[in-house]
Amino acid sequence: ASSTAHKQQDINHLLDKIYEDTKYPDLQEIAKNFNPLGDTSMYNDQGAAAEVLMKELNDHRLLEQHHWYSLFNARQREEALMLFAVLNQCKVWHCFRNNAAYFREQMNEGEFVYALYVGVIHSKLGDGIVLPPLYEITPHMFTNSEVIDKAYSAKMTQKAGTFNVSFTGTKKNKEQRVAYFGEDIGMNIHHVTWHMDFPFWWQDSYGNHLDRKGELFFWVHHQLTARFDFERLSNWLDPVDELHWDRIIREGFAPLTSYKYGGEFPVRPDNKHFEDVDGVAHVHDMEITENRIYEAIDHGYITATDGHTIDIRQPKGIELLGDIIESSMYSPNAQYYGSLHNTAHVMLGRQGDPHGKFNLPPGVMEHFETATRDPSFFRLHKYMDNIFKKHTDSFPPYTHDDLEFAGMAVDGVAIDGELITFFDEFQYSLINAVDSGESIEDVEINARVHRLNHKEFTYKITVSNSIGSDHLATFRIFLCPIEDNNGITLTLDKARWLCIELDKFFQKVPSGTHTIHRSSKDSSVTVPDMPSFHSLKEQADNAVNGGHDLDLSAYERSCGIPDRMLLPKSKPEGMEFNLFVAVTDGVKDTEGHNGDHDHGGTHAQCGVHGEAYPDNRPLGYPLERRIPDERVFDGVPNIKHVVVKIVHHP
Ligand SMILES: [Cu+2]
Repeated sequence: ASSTAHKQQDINHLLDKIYEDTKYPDLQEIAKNFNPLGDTSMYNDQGAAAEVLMKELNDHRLLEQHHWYSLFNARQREEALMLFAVLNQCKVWHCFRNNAAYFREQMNEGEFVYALYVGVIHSKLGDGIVLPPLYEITPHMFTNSEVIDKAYSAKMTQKAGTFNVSFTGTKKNKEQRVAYFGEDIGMNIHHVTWHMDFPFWWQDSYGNHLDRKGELFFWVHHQLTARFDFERLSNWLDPVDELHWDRIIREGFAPLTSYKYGGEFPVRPDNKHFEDVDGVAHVHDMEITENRIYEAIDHGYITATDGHTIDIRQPKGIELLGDIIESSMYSPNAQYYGSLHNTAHVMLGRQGDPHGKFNLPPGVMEHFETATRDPSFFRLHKYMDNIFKKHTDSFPPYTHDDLEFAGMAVDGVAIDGELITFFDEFQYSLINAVDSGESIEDVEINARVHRLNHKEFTYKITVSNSIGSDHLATFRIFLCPIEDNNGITLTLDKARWLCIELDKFFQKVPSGTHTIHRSSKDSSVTVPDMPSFHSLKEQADNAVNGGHDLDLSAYERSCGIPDRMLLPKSKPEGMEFNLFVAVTDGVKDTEGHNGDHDHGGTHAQCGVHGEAYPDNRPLGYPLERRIPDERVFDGVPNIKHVVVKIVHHP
């Protein structure tokens, strides 16, 4: 068996300078001499998946190298998934590594990187490996053209350099005020990784069921939308408006970003009328799909392919709704309900060249790592979020009895430390963006970005347990706006849909009154800063050379809001928000799950790898249903909210 250190080293080498042939002799040797069909006993499927891919390769049907790649392109996705299937069928690491090394030199680089990432994430063999941050593997997808050009020039002239990345747009564009959110490299990683953890193309025949994928699809995007609105509120902007197929797309977008191969990302001008996109969909088809989904919500059931109906006015309803809206392979009837989300991404991505007259490459909306740059991403997701809201609003509100956790009371909620946000400076390497030459040495080339950050703080939650014994409790912490951007006080029913989840954790509460301390660092919503590619290489090499093992488990998951972005930016003069804490019965909430109450530490929005989602309650509980009468919440001792102030230090 290979140690984690060896595996990590293999992955590092496979991803180094992805647009060039590998420079590592062992990988060169494999690429030349390995035969994927040589020993089929190394696969669970006796080489069936490898045979499929080898046939495509030998028939010269695979996409060439040095060409753009998009997951939303059906044929390109099919090819990437052929390689994923091969890697996923491997029983042993050398099978995984050898196939990766072989197909690295045969397949399109974008397809290869995608297949390798989802392979490491979903194969048991990938456990313990930390995937390098994508912004250092495919920097073009995260860095604007101006800085990439400077990187090329630095390489040509052999002058090391660190170049400032500015956010897209100018002050004449109000949307630019919140570009720091959609263009944050950590946020981009969160979004692309979530979609790798819960791919829409996933089928359970790959090995396991992805628990609550449809509901998580709703919740993760709902949270992105709510967080974006918090940033808008912090910057004197109206909440994001929803997209409508029959209205103009008010905000245009100029990405000022280029593919490594394939030219510039297309521009969409302001005030564009939605146009039919050749080969993708008619606007009218999108309206029909939307109507069918609204009809299902109003009926309270969806119709499966064989005509039988499935009730959605039940706890699993939101899950099914997520599956049909995305749509994922879990959709019970993709033929009828279409794929509103995925098709809308492509429709928006193509509005700059809807008839393919200019042969432009896919738009930023057609990649999960670039989509959030475009303000229309949030418009699209606000639109879909409102569809989900219509569904959750069809449920009866929670009653006092539903909400009460008898014997448990929250006596006080406070913050230890100040809630302060600021912008930090961060550098990442652009060395993988530029080409190598025989006689041209690499020089250090970095991008410098500004990222939203905050000071660490601790929640102090005082709880009285009068049950008579220790009891497991679930702590659900949200931050909710008090006023809208016009200064009008929001009702709890209005505010609840705008709340952002700050943390959710399970903890035993001893009998009596105790104060629970919880650090912002430990939030199950967030992930820490990822180690750089350079550091991953150094750590793996040192471990391999020194013969010791490597433990990078703290960084294994990169799905999660960046820890730095836990709090909204707020304003220099400070803004007040409601800190909302609901304590619920952890024994009931986690019934049927394992007793490890940490669950990997990133479960809130990203679940637990290979396991069921650890919380039995609906995502967003108890704020996901309408609250016509706030007194119901005020009368429950286990729910409390206090006013907190967040201050931005410019
Ligand atoms: Cu998404």
